[in-house]
Amino acid sequence: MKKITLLFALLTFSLGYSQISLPMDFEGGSPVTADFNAFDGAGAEVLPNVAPQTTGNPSATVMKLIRDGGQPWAGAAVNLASTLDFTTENYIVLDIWTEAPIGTKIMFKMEEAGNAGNNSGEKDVFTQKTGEWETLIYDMTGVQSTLNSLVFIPDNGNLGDGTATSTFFYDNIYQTDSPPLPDPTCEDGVQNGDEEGVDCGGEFCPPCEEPDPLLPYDFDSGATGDWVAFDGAGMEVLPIEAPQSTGNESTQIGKLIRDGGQPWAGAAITAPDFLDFSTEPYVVMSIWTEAPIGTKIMFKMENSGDAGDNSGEKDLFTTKTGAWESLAFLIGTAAGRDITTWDKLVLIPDNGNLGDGSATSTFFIDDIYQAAAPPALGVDDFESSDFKVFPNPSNDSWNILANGTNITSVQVFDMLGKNVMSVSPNSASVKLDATTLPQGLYFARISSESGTKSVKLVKQ
Ligand SMILES: [Ca+2]
Ligand SMILES: [Ca+2]
Ligand SMILES: [Ca+2]
Repeated sequence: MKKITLLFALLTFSLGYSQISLPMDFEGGSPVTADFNAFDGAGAEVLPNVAPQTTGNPSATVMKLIRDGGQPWAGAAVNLASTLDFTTENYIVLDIWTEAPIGTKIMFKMEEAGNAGNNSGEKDVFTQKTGEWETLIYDMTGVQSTLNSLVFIPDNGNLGDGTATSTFFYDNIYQTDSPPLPDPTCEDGVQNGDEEGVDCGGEFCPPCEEPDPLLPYDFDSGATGDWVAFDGAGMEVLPIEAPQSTGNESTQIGKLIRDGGQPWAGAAITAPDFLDFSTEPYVVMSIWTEAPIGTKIMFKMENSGDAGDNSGEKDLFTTKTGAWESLAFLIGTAAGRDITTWDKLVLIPDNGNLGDGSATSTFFIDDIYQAAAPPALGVDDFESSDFKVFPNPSNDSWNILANGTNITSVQVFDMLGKNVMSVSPNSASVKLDATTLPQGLYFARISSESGTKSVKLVKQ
C-alpha cells in the first residue's frame, strides 16, 4: 500500500515536471532554461535569483532574458502542455525587473506552437519603474483558445546591445480573471499609494499645488464667476465705470442688485479652502452704494457644507453714500467657536429689507481681503463746510463744531455697528466724552438742520 502511494506521488511529480503550465514561478524545477526557445539575438536562462532582483522578490529562481544584436524582435518563447482558455481568465499577469528606462515597451503574445501565424496579436504594456520589480497586466480578452506558446519580446522594435538596459528578468507569470490593481503611479490620474491628491504629494510624487486662495479678491483677474446670488439678488462682475471709478482705479467690480425675493437676498462665494482667522480675524471689503448712510451691511462666514456652522451675522453700517468705503468685519474672535471650518463668504447688504431693484438696492463691491486689523484710514481732523471735528484721533474727547447751523444729534457707532453714544445738543458745538470707549475706530453720524454727515473717529 505504501509503495503504491509513493509510486503515485512520483508519477504526479514527474507529470508536473514535464508538463509546463501556468502559473510559472520557475520554482520546483520547471520550466528550465532548455524549455525556452530564445530567438533572433536573445538568450533566455532560468537561474537563481540574486541581488538586486531579490529586493521585492524573495523567491529562489527567475528567468533572465538578454537581448544582444540579431533582430529588433529578439525574444524568447516557452511552450505549454496545453492551450490557454481566455474566455473567463482573460488576463496574463507577470512580474518584470529591468534597468531599461521607464516607458520601455514590454511586448507579450500567445502563439500556437509550430504555427506562429495563429497568434493573439501583440500586447504591449509599458514599464513604469526601473531597477525594481513591477507587475505587468496583459488583457487577453477575445483571444482565441487555440494558443499554447508564451512569447516574450521586451523592448520590441529596438535592437538589444547586451547591456543592463537590454536585460529583463521575468517571474510569476499567471492567468487570472481578476488582475491585481496596478501599482500606484504619479501619472495614473488616481489618488492612490500615499498621495495627498491626484498624482501629487506623498513620498514619491511631486508636491501638490496649493489651490489659489480666494482672498484677496479684486474681481480684476482670473475666474470671477463663482458668485452665487440667492433669494432675489443678482450678482454680476463687470467693468468699472463712472461714478464707481472715482476712488477705485481697478478694472472690474462686483454688482449686487436686490430685487424682491426675500429680505435676506444676497450673494455668496466659496473659497477653495477654509479661511484661517487666527491671525487675520477681519474680512475687509470695499462697498459703494447709493443707499442712505447707516444702511446695514451684513456679512458672515459659513461652512459651505453646513450653513449652521457659521460666524454669526456681522453687521456694519455704511457711513457714506455714493462713494467707496471700506468695511472691516470682525469674524475671527467668536468665543467658543471653531473658527477653522468656514470657507463661504456670504454678503447680505440691507439685510432685513426687501430690495426693489433701484439704485438704493444696488451695491458695488470690490477688494475683499483678510486683515489682522481694520485698515488704516488716514484719519485727520475732519473738516467740511458744515462741521469741524478735533482732535481726531483723540484719547479723551472729540469736539464737533458746526458752521452756521445747530447740531441736532450725534450718534456714535463702533465697528460692529453698535450704537455706543447718542447726544442731542441742539447747539453749534458739542464735546463727545470718549474716556469710557475702548480704543478703536468709530463712526459718528452728525445731523444738523442742514443735513447729515458721517465722520470716522479714532479713539487712541
Ligand atoms: Ca520565482
Ligand atoms: Ca496616482
Ligand atoms: Ca476691482
